[in-house]
Amino acid sequence: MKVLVLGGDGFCGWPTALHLSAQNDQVLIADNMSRRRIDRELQVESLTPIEQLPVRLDAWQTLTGQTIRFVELDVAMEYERLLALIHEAQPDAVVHFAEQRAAPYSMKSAAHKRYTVDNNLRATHNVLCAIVESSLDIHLVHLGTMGVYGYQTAGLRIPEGYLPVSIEIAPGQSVQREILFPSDPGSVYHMTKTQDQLFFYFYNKNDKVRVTDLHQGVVWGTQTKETQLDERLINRFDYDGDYGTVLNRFLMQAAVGYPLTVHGSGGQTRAFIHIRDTVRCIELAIHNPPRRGERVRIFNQATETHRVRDLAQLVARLTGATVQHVPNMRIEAEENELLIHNQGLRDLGLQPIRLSDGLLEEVHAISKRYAHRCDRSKIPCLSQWRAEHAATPTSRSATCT
Ligand code: NAD
Ligand code: USQ
Repeated sequence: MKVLVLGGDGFCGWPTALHLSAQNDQVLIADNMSRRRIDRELQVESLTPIEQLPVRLDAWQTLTGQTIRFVELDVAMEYERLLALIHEAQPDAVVHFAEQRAAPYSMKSAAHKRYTVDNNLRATHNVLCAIVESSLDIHLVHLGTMGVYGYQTAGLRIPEGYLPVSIEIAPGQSVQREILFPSDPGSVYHMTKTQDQLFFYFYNKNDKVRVTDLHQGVVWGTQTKETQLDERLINRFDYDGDYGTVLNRFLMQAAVGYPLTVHGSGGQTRAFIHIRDTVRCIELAIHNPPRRGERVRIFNQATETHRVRDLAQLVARLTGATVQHVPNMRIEAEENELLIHNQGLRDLGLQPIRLSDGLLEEVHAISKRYAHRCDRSKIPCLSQWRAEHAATPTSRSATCT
C-alpha cells in the first residue's frame, strides 16, 4: 500500500512511518519541520537526542533496506505543492498528523492561538481539497483527540463519535438521529480538532471522501519496536511545560529528582494510549478503510483511563519520587469521571497494551539515561488559560507566524 504521512517527523508520525515501512507499505513523509522550529522558539530540546530527518531515514535504509522518501512541505501553506505531490505519489492512504498539537502552546498568547488555528484548520482543509481535486479515491486517516468530547462528567459512556438522539417533533411523535457527539473543547488546540470534524463531515457527504478520524487519548511511552533498533531512530520525548504530556512528564520528573507536578487536585481523568498501540491502530485503520459512501468512521483511540493524581501515586510508588500539587494554569474541571467506548479498534484486531510496571520502568529508564539533557527550568507549565494574565512580551510571538 502507498501511504503519505503528513507530519511524519513528529512524536507519533515518525514511529508510524517506520512501522508502516516495516510492514512493507511504501511510505512517503511530508513535514514542514515546524515542530523542530518550535523547540528552538521555546529554547528546549527533546529529552532524547533526535537526529535530523535525513539521518534518520538513511539509518532506516541501512538497517532494513527499506526506503522512506521525504518532502519538506507546509501542508497549510503550500496547497499547489501538496496537490502535485498527491498526483505524483498516488497514495492509497494519507495519514494526517500535521497539526500544532500542544494545548498549552495554543493558549500562550494571541499569536499562538492564531498560529494554531491558521495552521491546523488550513492543513486539514487543504488535505481534503487536494484529495477531491486529485480525483483519486484516497482514504484519509486523521489523528483527532478524545478532548473533542470535553472533560465534564457526562454521566454516560462516551460513544465513538456519534450519539443516538431522539427529538420530539410533536406530542407523542419523535425522530431518531445519530449526531456527532456535542463538542466541548478545552483549549484553542482542542477547538481546532472539533472544527476538523465538520470539514470531514462535509467532504464525506459532498464528495464521498473516505475518512477515518481517530480520537486519540494522551500518548505515553517513547520507543516502538522499530525506533529502538538504533539510537539514530530514537523517538522524541517532550518533557517541557508546553509539549510534555502528563505521564511521560511524571516519569521524567522522577528520573531527574523533580517533584511530580500534579495540577490542582489531580482529579482530572484522562484517556491514555501507549505509542506502540498508536502505531498499531494506524496500521489497522489504514488496512481497514471505510467503503466509498460510508459516513466518516470514528474510533476512540485510547486503551484505558486514569486520574492524574493516581498516576502520580503510581509513579511515586515505583520510583520513590515525591508528589507536589501545583496551581493549575488551565481552566478545566478539577474532578471528572470518564467512561469511554473503545471497541472499534479492538474489533479490527488491537490487543491493548496496558499501563504496567514494566512499561513504566522502560520509559523511566529512557528518562534516566538522558537525564543530563534535561533543562529543569523548562519543566514548569506556565501557559495561562486565563485572559487576565496576558502573555509576557517574550511569549507574544509564535515561531511560525
Ligand atoms: P508533533 O508535534 O510531535 O508532530 C506533528 C508533526 O507535524 C511535526 O513533525 C510538525 O513539524 C508537523 N507539522 C505541523 N504542522 C505542519 C504543516 N502545516 N505542514 C507540514 N507539517 C506540519 O505531534 P504528535 O504528538 O506527533 O501528534 C500528531 C497528531 O496526533 C496531532 O494531530 C495531535 O493532535 C494528535 N494527537 C497527539 C497526542 C499526543 O499525546 N502526542 C494525543 C492525541 C492526538
Ligand atoms: N497535567 C498535570 N501535570 C502536568 C501536566 C499535565 O497535572 O505536569 C494535567 C493537565 O492539567 C491535564 C492532564 O494532565 O488535566 C493532561 O494534560 P496533558 O498535557 O498530558 O494532555 P493534553 O493537554 O490534554 O494534550 C495531550 C496532547 C494532545 C492530545 C491530548 C489528548 O498534547 O495533542 O490531543 O493529550 S486528550 O487529553 O485526550 O484530549
